[in-house]
Amino acid sequence: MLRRLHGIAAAIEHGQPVVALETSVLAQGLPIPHNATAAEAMDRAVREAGALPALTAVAGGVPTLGLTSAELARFLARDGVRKIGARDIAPCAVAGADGATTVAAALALAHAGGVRVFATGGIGGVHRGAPYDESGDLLALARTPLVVTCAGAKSILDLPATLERLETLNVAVVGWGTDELPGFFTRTTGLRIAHVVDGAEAVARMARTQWSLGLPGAILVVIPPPAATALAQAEVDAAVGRALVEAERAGVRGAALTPFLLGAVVAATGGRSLAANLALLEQNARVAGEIAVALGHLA
Ligand code: PSU
Ligand code: MN
Repeated sequence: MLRRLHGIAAAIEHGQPVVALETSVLAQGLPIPHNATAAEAMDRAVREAGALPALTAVAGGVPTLGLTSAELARFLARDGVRKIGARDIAPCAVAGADGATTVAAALALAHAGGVRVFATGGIGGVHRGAPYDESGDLLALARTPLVVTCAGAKSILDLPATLERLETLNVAVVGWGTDELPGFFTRTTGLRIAHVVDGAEAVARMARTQWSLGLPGAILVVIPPPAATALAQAEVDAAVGRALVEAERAGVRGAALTPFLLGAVVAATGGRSLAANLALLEQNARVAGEIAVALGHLA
């Protein structure tokens, strides 16, 4: 039921390093044409690290690891492309539709296909002022034993609550050279995390330990966004505050909320949050590639 494009299936079978990527960031998270820039940058970063990228999606009803260039063009043009969580994969497949994967859906497809490392921008989490709206990403992280690289949870969220939920769900949160949770657009949040790693090999050894014990959860590697484009916390907080008021007024809820808030923050920061978003996606893809390569060396 899961299609794996030829090169990707071969690489997985031969134990070569592969990094899974989500597609919601391309079809919903980033505006055209920046979504195409991000797709190219992530692809290149994974390859330069020595691994093979695998975009996850449901393409014309087919759950897949890897997209053809015609399919990718459809996702970048985003006409009629749905945002899909893990629960939406099967309905989207049966409908014969195009579905762009959130972190939760991407983890499900990557795991089903035998991929062990996944890169994203920021995970979903607990929404501010709406604690009943918690991303399916969190439960997926609790249940799927992949290494995930990200810049923390998106700044639009309630970060202390998200960190508490990750603890409840037994997800290992590991700082890439930092003992503080990054805030996606910001390098710091003031929220302490317990474990720090100094490089890909340390992450690979943690993953091997986790897997040898059959522990079910992800290892969430949180990486501060590149300093050159990161934003200040006060600016992001002000922008998010205004965006939340706008969302409330416009009655935006559920799956539409994350893309709406990200778009509002782009507008409020004069596009500088976009530069930060692109830079961190590329960095997270590169680190995921390094981790996938390090896992290969341990095997
Ligand atoms: N990071 C971004 N842009 C995005 C997302 C993350 O820079 O669009 C997406 C991811 O796919 C994540 C999803 O899984 O937002 C979370 O959405 P929700 O809160 O509805 O679960
Ligand atoms: Mn939600």
